[in-house]
Amino acid sequence: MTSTDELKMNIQEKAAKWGADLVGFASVDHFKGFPIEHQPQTMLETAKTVIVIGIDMVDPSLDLWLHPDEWKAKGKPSRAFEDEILRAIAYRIALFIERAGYETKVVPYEPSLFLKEAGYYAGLGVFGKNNLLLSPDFGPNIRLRALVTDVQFNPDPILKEELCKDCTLCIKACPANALAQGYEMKKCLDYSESHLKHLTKNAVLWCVRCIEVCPYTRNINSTQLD
Ligand code: B12
Ligand code: SF4
Ligand code: SF4
Repeated sequence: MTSTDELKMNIQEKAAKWGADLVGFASVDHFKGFPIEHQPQTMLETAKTVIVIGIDMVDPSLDLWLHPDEWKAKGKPSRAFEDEILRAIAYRIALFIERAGYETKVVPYEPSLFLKEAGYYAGLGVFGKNNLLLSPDFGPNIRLRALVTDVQFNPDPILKEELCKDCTLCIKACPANALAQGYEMKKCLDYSESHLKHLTKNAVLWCVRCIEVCPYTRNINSTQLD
């Protein structure tokens, strides 16, 4: 076993211990066709590998987004609980790699790498008819984060299996009819923004209907508040 294989194994073990349900390694070569601001080398010039982590959304409360009016007034971005968890895990992994003598950069949520594509190239899942990344273990009910490093890790294999097959549940369930002709972002966004579920004045849940109905979603994730 080479020293980078050993480091990879240690990262996989640590990431699981620190709360990641998924971790995958992708070569930066896959990202060449993306706009420059979404390429790993823009985040770290010497980047060789993209590491993608994911968590299973065991409860909808993890999906709460906070955006108080005073933040909006200051132009401060909103924050999601799920992303706070992922960010903390990503920084622990980054520190671990840096202590082994390498460079890393935790990629911001936005502007970022395109995380679904990054997850796909890191072998975490495949695209579903709901336009989301489906992990064989957790379905689309995952959230993702990435970090880049100059370590040349052996990449994980890209998954090739088809998961959706004849299923069309998400297409039928989408309240905005945003999945019938491929993914129509405007329809999804307009519906989602006008149907935010408020837990408090500042904390909201976005639509996740196309996740809730997916047979691969492991944990029941009903966001019905009544
Ligand atoms: C902006 C954004 C939104 C916007 C616009 C979405 C959009 N697609 O443009 C809005 C607000 C509408 C939105 C909605 C949602 N989002 Co959103 N969103 C993002 C964000 C910040 C950037 C996405 C982006 O711009 N991608 C680039 C565009 C071009 O992608 P795209 O339009 O989807 O088109 C690509 C795919 O179709 C893809 N593709 C399709 N088939 C295949 C097959 C192969 C082989 C490949 C390689 C690619 C591929 O190719 C296209 C071009 O790259 C990401 C986080 C991030 N940094 O990546 C989260 C993210 C994509 N969102 C996420 C989620 C969960 C949601 C919602 C469920 C809302 C919620 N509760 O969080 C809905 C789901 C909508 C849907 N069915 O897609 C998760 C997805 C997790 C997963 N399992 O895939 C992400 C990754 C955030 C996270 N925390 O993990 N989102
Ligand atoms: S998030 Fe809601 S509106 Fe958007 S595609 Fe999924 S089900 Fe449709
Ligand atoms: S609900 Fe069915 S069609 Fe939609 S993503 Fe899940 S498996 Fe695929």
